Amino acid sequence: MPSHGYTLQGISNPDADAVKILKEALPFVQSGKSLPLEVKKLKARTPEMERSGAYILDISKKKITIEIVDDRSLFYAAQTLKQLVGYNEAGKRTLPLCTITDYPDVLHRGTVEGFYGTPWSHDDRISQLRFYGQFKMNTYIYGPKDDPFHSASWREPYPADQAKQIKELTTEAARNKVDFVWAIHPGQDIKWNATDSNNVITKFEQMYDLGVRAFAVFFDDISGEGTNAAKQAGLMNFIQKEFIEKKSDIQPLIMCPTEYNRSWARTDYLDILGEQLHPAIHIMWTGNRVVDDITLEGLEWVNKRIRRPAYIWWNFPVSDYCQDHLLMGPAYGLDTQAAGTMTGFVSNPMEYAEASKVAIFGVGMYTWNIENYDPTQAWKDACDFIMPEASMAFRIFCEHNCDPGPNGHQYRREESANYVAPIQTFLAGYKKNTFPEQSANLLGTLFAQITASPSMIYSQSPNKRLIEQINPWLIQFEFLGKAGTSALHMAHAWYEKDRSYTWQRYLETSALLDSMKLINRTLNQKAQPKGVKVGSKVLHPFIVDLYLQTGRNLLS
Ligand code: LOG
Repeated sequence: MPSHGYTLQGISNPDADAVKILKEALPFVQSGKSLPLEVKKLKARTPEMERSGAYILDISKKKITIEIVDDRSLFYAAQTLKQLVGYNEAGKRTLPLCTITDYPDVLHRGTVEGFYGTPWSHDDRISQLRFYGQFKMNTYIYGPKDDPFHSASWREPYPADQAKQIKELTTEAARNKVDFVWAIHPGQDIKWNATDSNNVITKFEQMYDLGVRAFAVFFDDISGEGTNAAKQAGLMNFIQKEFIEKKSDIQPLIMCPTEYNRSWARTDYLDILGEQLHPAIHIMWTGNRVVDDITLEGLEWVNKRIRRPAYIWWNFPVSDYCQDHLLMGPAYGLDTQAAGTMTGFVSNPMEYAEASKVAIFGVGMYTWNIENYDPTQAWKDACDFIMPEASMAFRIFCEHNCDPGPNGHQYRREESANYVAPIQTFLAGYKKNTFPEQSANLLGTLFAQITASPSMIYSQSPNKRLIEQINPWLIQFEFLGKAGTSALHMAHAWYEKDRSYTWQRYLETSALLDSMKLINRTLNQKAQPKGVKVGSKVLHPFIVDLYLQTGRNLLS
């Protein structure tokens, strides 16, 4: 990189937020000896390169050129450039010489804050918006079920203090090139008459005045009159005509239907929407079930019914149906052949905003580059990004907090997958009075790491908000590690025919498992189901198995 720096050239009025990032990445000078960084309009050669956010970044010895579609393109090119800056041994900044042609596979990418439970805090939301900007996600749909002004009291305006916060969010979103989509959930008591149609528009006007330029109407989880497809389409088309088309600066409308997944689509509901809903309006869809993988086959099925590409509302890592668990695992189960079959893809996260970033990071990677998506790599990168100071400890925590446990949606996740085989080997050997050394060592190391990881996270991560959100599970995790260590010592003592040491360790394991029960009965008690589960798919059952088996041995 030149020591004298760059001068900005090309289009007048480049996006100020993007320029700020460029200036963080590179040295700039006003005049004198320098190299040009030229920003110019991209002359699209393919439809992909006409998408909002597409860019070509060319770094050569003499010049940097950035070709852009819009402000978002420059913002993203700047983010990429910032990631490319390295440092050599002399501590000088370096840049690789390269040409990057980059565009998103999915037009609308990000999250829908659409869960039941405590809505995210203002600070959480600000932090999310910055995170999306950094990883090229452009959509945040605001629709927390427990915000009365979104749902139960949808006709009411926000009180002044909350209105002010929403205004701040729209500003922060704009800075990060994120569309702040405000959603209304009127279906439970809406009357299909002119008054209520106008009530929706009045509310939207209020939100418009707070800076909102993108809107959604949710008809999920309602019953009665509100579920009528033709009436819903009528209202949506009315909003389209009387509000969206009358303003020139609003993003396409989004609707979440009542039959929003295939297992519930048993009537002609979707066909009516497909036929009657204005073609510019997006229709959300959670997949073959409420909570499920997203498959090309499923997308093709719904797209035919709704006569447009679906806008995916992915119910992961949302945990409002399994609140005793955290879903910290990889965002997998997303079809890598599905490019071109969706207009949007948003993740419905946990009420724990910071903790949800692990999965959201994966969604960002998937939606930008579907075919090359690698869920495990994205998960590792997410852990490194979210907790660089203790990334291994955080990864261990996440690896054993993936599965929601048995649940009404029958949605299960892999958890502790690398330890399933060693555990089987160990237990099979132990039951035959042997002690499979190799698997025992592997598991011993794991439980030691588990025991150590919470204190590493507490002492090394400055992300206090994240720690606060996951703290009950961190506490429980340390007990899990200790119980596992103790159980392995117990099993070893039994193998060595040391009865009294086996007893000692048996009682210790028992006490540690009791401590876990106590945590489960005392922390996170407002949840449904209550309690705090960690390693519940593989590790905890293993410890219990070993404990019970040894108990039988001792008593036989
Ligand atoms: C709700 C959503 C909730 C999610 C998971 C949609 C479209 N609506 O069953 O608010 O967070 O499932 O529990 C839903 O998914 N209803």
